[in-house]
Amino acid sequence: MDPTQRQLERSIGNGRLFLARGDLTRFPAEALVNAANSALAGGGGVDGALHRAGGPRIMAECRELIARIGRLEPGAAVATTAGTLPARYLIHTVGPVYRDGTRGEPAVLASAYRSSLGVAEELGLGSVAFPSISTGVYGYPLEAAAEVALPVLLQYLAENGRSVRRVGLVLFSDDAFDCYERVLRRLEASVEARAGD
Ligand code: AR6
Repeated sequence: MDPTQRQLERSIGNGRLFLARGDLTRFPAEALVNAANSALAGGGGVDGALHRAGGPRIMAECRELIARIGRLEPGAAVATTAGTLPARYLIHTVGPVYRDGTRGEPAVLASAYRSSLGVAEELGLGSVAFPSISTGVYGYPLEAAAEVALPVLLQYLAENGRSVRRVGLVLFSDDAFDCYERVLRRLEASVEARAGD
């Protein structure tokens, strides 16, 4: 489907936050983020889709990286080129495997988003599109994941002097889009309520 069919945007500071319903492999941004595993070995979900769409060059770069760094810890991020994807870079990050939410999962998930933005910043990129990290194979409940992801992105955009001006999530299902939209509206309402105090 057209990746821009359902899209919502907000101005935050000097930048824009977006939520889009669609396929990340077809989404135009300077960097796409991959929900990878620590071995950067490829897999199912969005990782498999990005490698299939981007071609074998990406996996060759992943192997070189792993030969150098051993493994990518959960919460960390590294970049490769994006092969034939509609982006300049693919930023690989590893979210937490969700167990019960009390094993540090929120902090690792927040770190995956923050580290990816840090890598984009180092590369001087202007736009980054994320999938909903950890909410597939890794089992993170969608709403709880949105409650971690969105504040990280909102806070990043609210900080001055950042290179990434356009950041958001490409959600693969209507349910995921609805869930992130609901959480975003709730966060906005609570900010407004605090401002009115
Ligand atoms: N575009 C956007 N989102 C997608 C797409 C797509 N083309 N395909 C799936 N999603 P997952 P994880 C959504 O499982 O939970 C891999 O095997 C999907 O609906 O891709 O972080 C890796 O190698 C879900 O909401 O990533 C790791 O081993 C979200 O992407 C492991 O899975 C994330 O689901 C990582 O698991």
